[in-house]
Amino acid sequence: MGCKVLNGKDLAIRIKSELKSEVGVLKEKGIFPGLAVIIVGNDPASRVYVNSKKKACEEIGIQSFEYALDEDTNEKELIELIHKLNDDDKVNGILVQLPLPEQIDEDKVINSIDPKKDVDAFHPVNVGKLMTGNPVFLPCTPAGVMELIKESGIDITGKECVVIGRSNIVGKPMAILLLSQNGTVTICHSKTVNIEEKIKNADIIVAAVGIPEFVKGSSIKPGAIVIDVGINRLEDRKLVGDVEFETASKVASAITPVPGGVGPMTIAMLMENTVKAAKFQKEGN
Ligand code: L37
Repeated sequence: MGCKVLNGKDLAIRIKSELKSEVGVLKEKGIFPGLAVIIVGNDPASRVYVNSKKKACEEIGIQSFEYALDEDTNEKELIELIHKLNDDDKVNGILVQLPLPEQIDEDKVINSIDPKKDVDAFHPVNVGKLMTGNPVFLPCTPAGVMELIKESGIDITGKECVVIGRSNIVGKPMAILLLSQNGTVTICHSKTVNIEEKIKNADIIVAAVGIPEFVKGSSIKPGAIVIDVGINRLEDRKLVGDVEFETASKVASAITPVPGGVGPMTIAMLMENTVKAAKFQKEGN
């Protein structure tokens, strides 16, 4: 049958190069997009992702401002920094890399970001706009998944979509985006009864559970589209997704690899949101 590997790395490169041209045009009009990236503590994965985000900014011509705060930073200090960035005209987008250390309440931090600068789309205002069908910013990872599904050539309308995982960052907004494209959406999670049956029934599977190689080839419907959001580092340091690529790629019609699938697209979508934020702020929206 032949399974198409959906190359997120290449697609991200294409999107970033389009953004680079767009930023060039914006700069001629006096718009200089800027992104503030805040990282708290020493989570090694977060460090890698933040570095990739800064590098992407450089490639595109977005000015990036990094704030690397100590592990023991308190909530008040972090929120004060965010208020300062909310008022800074050079900063169009503010990203607080999650997870935060346990002394900090993530919700309070997210709530303190000006929704107009919330390029992660985690603020309740942006979550609400997405829910009601008029989003300004799309959350980066689910938006990247939608681009990859588009690459597969499938029309989501009427398809059985199964999202595995219900996080605020991925699972829930993912389900809403698939629904907005007329998918019939099922969200599965750790308490789901007969999860195997639901997965087997899916035309489109988005795996975001955080369990290494949870979805096997034998679990999926022949010809399904499989999108793997998982990034699990095994003890031997090998990076694997939530899907067993080896077996799943023999059954699916399209699949994303890990690495090189959803991860790079998450970053490309963040860049897109930052450029959008800069344009909107200039126009005074
Ligand atoms: N926007 N994204 C946003 N905000 C957050 O608070 N945590 C978080 C977030 N998540 C995030 O940055 N995810 C992410 C995941 C993977 C990559 C980038 C961002 C990525 O580039 N992955 C590479 C492999 C990197 C590695 O070697 O670890 C890949 O090819 O998948």
